Amino acid sequence: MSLFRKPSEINIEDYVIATYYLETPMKIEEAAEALAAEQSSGTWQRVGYETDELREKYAAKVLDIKVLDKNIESPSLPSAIKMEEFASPSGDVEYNVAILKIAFPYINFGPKMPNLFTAVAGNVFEMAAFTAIKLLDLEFPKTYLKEFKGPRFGIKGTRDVLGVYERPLVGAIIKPCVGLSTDDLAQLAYEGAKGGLDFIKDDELIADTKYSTLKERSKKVMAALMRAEEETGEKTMYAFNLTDRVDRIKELHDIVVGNGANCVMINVATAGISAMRVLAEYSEVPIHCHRDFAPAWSRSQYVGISAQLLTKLFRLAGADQIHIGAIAGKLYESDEEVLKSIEECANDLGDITLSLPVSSGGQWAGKTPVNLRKIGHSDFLHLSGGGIYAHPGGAEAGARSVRQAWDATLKGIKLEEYAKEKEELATGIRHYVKVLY
Ligand code: CAP
Repeated sequence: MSLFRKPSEINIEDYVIATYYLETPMKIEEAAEALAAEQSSGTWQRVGYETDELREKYAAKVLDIKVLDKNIESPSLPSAIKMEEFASPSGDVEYNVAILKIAFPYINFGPKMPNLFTAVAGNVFEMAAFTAIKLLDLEFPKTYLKEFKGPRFGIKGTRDVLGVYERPLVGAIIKPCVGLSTDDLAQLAYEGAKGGLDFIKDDELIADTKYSTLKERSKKVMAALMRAEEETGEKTMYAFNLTDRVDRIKELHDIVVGNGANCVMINVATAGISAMRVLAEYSEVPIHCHRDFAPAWSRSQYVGISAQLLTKLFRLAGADQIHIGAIAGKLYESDEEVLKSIEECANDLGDITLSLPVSSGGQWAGKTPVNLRKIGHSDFLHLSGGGIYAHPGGAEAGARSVRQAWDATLKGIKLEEYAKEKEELATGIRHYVKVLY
């Protein structure tokens, strides 16, 4: 029994549809069917109990193959097998490349992230005859989406905590990333808040450590932010990094929230997307989702999971604020790819709330015009580490320089012009040098 079906031949509500990029020396139809079988009811040999009835209900189905015209001379990924096994009678090995759509009956894995990953992104990456294999997208039926709560706060909930609606949110990552005493860290948070930051976060490299426990850090930081708020009248959100053993995350949440924390953070790829989902269904405050390590899955064009799909999955699992790379920043993605991830924060996903995209990595005041021009709206968090904490005037001046830059950018005034009246912005431009429009 073949596993090829037309979309009209299956009940779409029963399936999660995966899109793959596949390169293989196999015949592409055979490879597609092998992929569908291997990731559902089958294996390399048809076994006795794998009846047609069982396959009809539980096997993945190949819905579409779009062959791409590419001239590949050698396999894109290393593989132990000899490619000559696939040579034509003339001795040539031809690599076929295609975009596949495979429908997975979700009865096999349910609305559970780890099991979903195993089905659509498990052994598939190990198959020797797949010389490039990347999961590009997943489409979910409404019945499946209904099983997920998604972000509890999202864009609106984050803005509501701060009472800021008309402009991008301005944030900082405390630097140095590690090694600060809790007093020094709280002082740096205070200075940033005094300078007008809406948001400050732990670096992803610091969570609960002996020299900076979350208990002590959250107490001191929240007291410092309270002091700043009394002086400025503006609220600041602080994201405490709860990344830890899974069985400690809720406990850490309770500790920091007990000390007045108004945001928490998790390194979603290292802690696990399922850990974040559990936290999202528990957390009393918004969750800032840092994606370090996720680029090990997304960066290669030949293997892994696309960054855009990861963004979609982080949102589905309940991330209120999601790192999507950086516009004109220091990370590997092109601005076009970053924009696609930003779209994923707002694309239709049933009743799932919109997540707030975070543009972070090599940012400073001079990157505000290019962020606004490329993103085209204000619903994002603009986050700078070195772009604030390395400002020659200190953290307060660094924060002020970014707020000033946003004032100018939103009014359509050139930063160099605005800087004539604003000392912190002028110093920032002299220090970081290249304003990008
Ligand atoms: C930025 C950052 C963030 C990156 C990467 C860093 O610092 O704190 O981790 O934005 O985020 O340490 O590189 P700067 P992600 O502002 O000083 O560049 O891995 O989530 O994409």
